Amino acid sequence: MEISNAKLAKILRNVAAAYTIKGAGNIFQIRAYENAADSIEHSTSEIQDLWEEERLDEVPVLGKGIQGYLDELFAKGEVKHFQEVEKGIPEVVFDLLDISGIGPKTASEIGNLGVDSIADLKKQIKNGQLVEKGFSSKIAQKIMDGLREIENRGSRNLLPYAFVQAAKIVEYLKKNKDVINAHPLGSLRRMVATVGDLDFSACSNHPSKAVEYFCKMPQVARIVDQGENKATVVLKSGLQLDLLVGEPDSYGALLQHFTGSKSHNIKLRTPANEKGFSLSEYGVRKISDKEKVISDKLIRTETEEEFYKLLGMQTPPPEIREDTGEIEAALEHKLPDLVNLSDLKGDLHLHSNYPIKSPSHGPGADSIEDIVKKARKFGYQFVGISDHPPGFTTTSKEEMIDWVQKRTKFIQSLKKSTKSIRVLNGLEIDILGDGNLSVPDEALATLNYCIAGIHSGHRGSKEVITKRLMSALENPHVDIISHPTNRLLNERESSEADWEQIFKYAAKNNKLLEINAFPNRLDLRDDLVRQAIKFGVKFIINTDAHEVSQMDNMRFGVAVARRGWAEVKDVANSWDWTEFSKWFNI
Ligand code: DGT
Ligand code: CA
Ligand code: CA
Repeated sequence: MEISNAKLAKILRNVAAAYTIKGAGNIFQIRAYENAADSIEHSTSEIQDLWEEERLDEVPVLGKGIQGYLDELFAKGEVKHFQEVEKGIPEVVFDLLDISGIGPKTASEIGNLGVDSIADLKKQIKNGQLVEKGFSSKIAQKIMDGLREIENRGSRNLLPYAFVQAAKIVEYLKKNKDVINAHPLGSLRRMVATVGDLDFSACSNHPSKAVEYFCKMPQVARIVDQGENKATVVLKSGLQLDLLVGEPDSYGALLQHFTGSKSHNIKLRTPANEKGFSLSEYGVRKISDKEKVISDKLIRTETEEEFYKLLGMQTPPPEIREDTGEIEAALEHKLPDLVNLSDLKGDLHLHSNYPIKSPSHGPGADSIEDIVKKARKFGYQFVGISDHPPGFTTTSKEEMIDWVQKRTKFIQSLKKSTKSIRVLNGLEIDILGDGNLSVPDEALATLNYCIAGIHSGHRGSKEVITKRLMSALENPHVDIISHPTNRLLNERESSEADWEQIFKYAAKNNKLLEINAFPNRLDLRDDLVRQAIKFGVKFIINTDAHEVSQMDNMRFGVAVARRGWAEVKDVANSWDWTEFSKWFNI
């Protein structure tokens, strides 16, 4: 039986919910299941593959107990313990948990009100039955919104997951003697936040042999289509792959065509036709007029650079090939010099396991020392620790100040032993419902920097969200707004806000907007980055890592910045320490 990561995460979440509903198990057990589900969902490898290779212990935050249950699940298809924990809870309760905003308690309440399916729930909300039975009308409305979101939700793959799968496939392709070269293309090469199917090209003198080899890949579940020079297959994990094979003398044209985007390719036909060329995945041909192909001979474009040069233009970086002005800029030889991963000199949004009594949100898994070690490995010049502070409602002002002071002392003590890299002392604090911050100013004043973000009430109106963001920006201690739109890919839409007002204020007052590189965030979005740059906004690309391995996600944040046409001048953590520290007044 094949169990995808998404399905596995759902199985574990169900167990956590069952514990909660029954009041069995303690908070640590429940958290362990939820954390394991999070980790699996964000894993770039198929957990079942890892299990087959006896590498389950490499999955972060997966305890021995849960590893044992997964072993049972993959081997037998079921887990006795899970069945016992879930016994007596109707199936519909677990389905309800997929609706954003519905937790175990509400799901169980709905189950007890005689709702027996999601369809039935919709019906009972629409005809008012559920509210008549005493259910909150406000929550019923929230559920309807959540249901609509599920219906609109596509099943696209998160970029980092697609990225890792694609690397493995390219590696497989390159092993074949008939394959001279292979590349991942399509939306993946353009680094779009979510990827539909995965596209590949192969360069070969024997296309049909390369196609045959591709279709024989061990993970293939089904061959949808197999031709002389192309194929479409579906893998056991559900991923769909397209392959196009081209011969060496026209491989550049193939790379270009299959990278897309479709709208970029369509727009490109105009300058091509003006120069008397016709474009296709097979190459470039000379035409006498706009319709008729006079020569059947391909014009050699072995590389993409030769292809674009033939059209009299620069080669646009794949990330910006979306027909949003890049063709015009390339024709004028005025493409931007986009920021690169190698320009990055630090990461300021990192969560550690620094001791905390009642954290407001999930703490990190690794120590500050380990984070610093990893940052040094990247060759960073600076690194910032931005833990969540203690819970606002359960901590007095004095306790909060005391905790911040102790942590500051600890980080200062570390600085002495970490000479080659600057360790900065920050926090990621909540922007509360009324726009106030979850940590008093006295405590914020002692930090090197402060990140503020919205962590609840994302569905607020445009006015409310704008007001909350603005009031955080207006606090002199706040330097950065984290994940500004609060979208969660495949799960939650971006909050609405008056971005123009926010961009103007941020640009004028030297506030940075974060480009959060966490796989299901990639927030600020690429289109808003592009817009913000026009207002003079500066950004910081952060990973928001909750364990050191997630610090590797920086490249995906850089991809968002590049898709937004950002250059070094726009990204604060690509500046040298001198310039960076001046901005932060450190
Ligand atoms: P996706 O798969 O939804 O994430 O997005 P893409 O961009 O990977 O789209 P896909 O897989 O349908 O096609 C891959 C590339 O092939 C696309 O970016 C451009 C090229 N392409 C596909 N269909 C057409 C077309 O009808 N006309 C042209 N000119 N190019 C196309
Ligand atoms: Ca694709
Ligand atoms: Ca495709």
